[in-house]
Parts: sequence; structure tokens; C-alpha cells
Amino acid sequence: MSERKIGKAVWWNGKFVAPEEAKTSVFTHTLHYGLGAFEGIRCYKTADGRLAVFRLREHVERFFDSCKIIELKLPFTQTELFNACIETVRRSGLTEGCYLRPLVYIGDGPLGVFPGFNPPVEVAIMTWFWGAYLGQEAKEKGARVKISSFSRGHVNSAMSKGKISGQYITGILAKLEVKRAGYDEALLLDTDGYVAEGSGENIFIVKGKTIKTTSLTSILNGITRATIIEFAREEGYEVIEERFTRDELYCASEAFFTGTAAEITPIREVDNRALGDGCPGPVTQKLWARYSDAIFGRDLRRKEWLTYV
Ligand code: PPE
Repeated sequence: MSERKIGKAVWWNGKFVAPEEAKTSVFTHTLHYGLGAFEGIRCYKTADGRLAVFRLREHVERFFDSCKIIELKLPFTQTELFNACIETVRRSGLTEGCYLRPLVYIGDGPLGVFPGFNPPVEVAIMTWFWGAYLGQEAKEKGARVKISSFSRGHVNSAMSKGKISGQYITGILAKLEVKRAGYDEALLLDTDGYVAEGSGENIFIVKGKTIKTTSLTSILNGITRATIIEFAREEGYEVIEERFTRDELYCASEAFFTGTAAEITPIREVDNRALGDGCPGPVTQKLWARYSDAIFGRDLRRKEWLTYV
């Protein structure tokens, strides 16, 4: 974290504190058992120089869904959280845009697997500057991806519709495994062996005029994914939401990751097989152009997705 450019103020349970004051106890329940949830949101410096948060309402809604899944009662309303995000950006001093990280966790209370029915729920919102998620080279030339030996959890154990802290363990292990082998990102299969998603992104494949993305089974319901589906349909592509196999991915002409942090990151290679020409393809580039128009406020039909700070 130290090399990261972090925002000057952390919103913590309704008050602003300096980042160095936002410290928690070793008795923090979530530190032991992982029952917490978070969001990842981006704020961009738009074409007219103003900062705007992208699809904040949808991120706040998903944050509340995550809390519902893990039975944490947030002591704030959606409107309060929404406004807190905006105010945190204002106070961050990060004038080139930033990444926002709302986090909910069980604080210092009784330990043990049973957290009780009314545990002390704490909420924080942090900001920092986050560049290209998988590195600048992957963003421009495409990522080198490897399928991990770790699977995305079964739908009855991993609650994938929530962005739940403890569930990231599998993704972290997958990422460590493939990074050690020299790749940029891990791709996880589901427990039936179908392609699920990256350690921190959803995945799309392209073949001719057809685009496929995993159906909402074992994956996070990505907000970038939903945005790209909408743009792809507008551009005249048929978008199919269904599970696909790894060999279908090997034979795709293009593939790319979507995510708030990753934005649109082309995939140039999977398991040492080059996709298409081994560089970002025309569909990926077109959809990145549409996405960047939206996030930078150039797409006037998508103004409602931006909350100016
Ligand atoms: N799947 C996973 C597992 C995931 O973590 C993300 C976001 C997505 C899909 C894409 O969701 P969305 O951002 O709504 O399009 N991952 C977040 C955290 C990454 C991290 O390393 O931390 C993110 O992109 O903010």
C-alpha cells in the first residue's frame, strides 16, 4: 500500500479520518473469518475536466446485496453510502480520478464462528489511484492468461453474487499460481469444468458476429459486464450468456476481460495458444472505444451513469 497514492480522507462509520488513523483491532472478527464485503468503483476525470463516478448507484446496490447475502445489517442507507462515496472523492485530493473501495466488516466483538445476530458492523470507504490493473503492457497488447488448477467455488458454497471478502482466497491462490508461472492473469473454471471468470474480472469471447460471456451462475454479476453487453448489442452483435468450455476459448478470434479495475483488458493468449492474431482485435477495440466514451462523459446517451463530484 505504501507505494500507492492514497486519498487524504477515509470515511469511517460516518466520519472522516486521516488514512493513518483508520486502524482496526486484531480482535476484528472479519480478520479471522473473512465475513465482510466490498466494492470497487472508479472515478474518472471526464472530457470537461470534472471528476465523475461511474455507475455509482449500481455499485451501492450490489454492496447492499452482498450484505444481505452474508447477513450483515448496514447501519447506513443506500443514499448515505452514495453521498459518502462522493464526499470521500472530494476530500481525497486525487484530482486525476481514483478507485473507491467501500468495505463492510464485523469489528471488534466476540470471536468464534458464530458472530451473533447483531454483530458490530463497521463500514469504511477508501480511495487510491489505480492504473492499469494487469499492467500497461497487458492493457495495450493483451494479457497472457493461464487456466488455474483452482476452481471457482460451487454455487452452493461460494455466494458469487456478493463481492464477499473471504471468497477472494481462491482467486488469490489462482493468481499466485499463474503469476509464478509467468502469466498476467488466472482464469478459473467452475466446478463443472466450464470457464467461469478471471481472479478479478469477467470474461468475453468473440467468434465472428457472436459474442459470448459466462451466464450468471458461478460468477460475479459484473457491472462492466452489463455495460459491455449493452454496447455490444447496440453495435449489432449477438450476445449470448452461457457457459463455454476452455477449448471454445482457445478457438475464439478474440477474448477480453471486463471489470472496474481491469476496465476492458484484451486477452492475447490462453494456455500458450495465441487468440486470433495474438493482439487486441477489432471487436475488443470497438467496445473499449464505447466504454471509454461512457466513462469519460463523451457518450451523451449515457450521462445517467455518471455522478459528477
Ligand atoms: N469477477 C470478480 C471475481 C471480480 O472481483 C470483479 C471485480 C469482476 C468480476 C468484475 O466486476 P465489475 O467491477 O462489477 O465489472 N473486481 C474488483 C476488485 C479487483 C481487486 O483486485 O481488488 C474490481 O475490478 O474493482
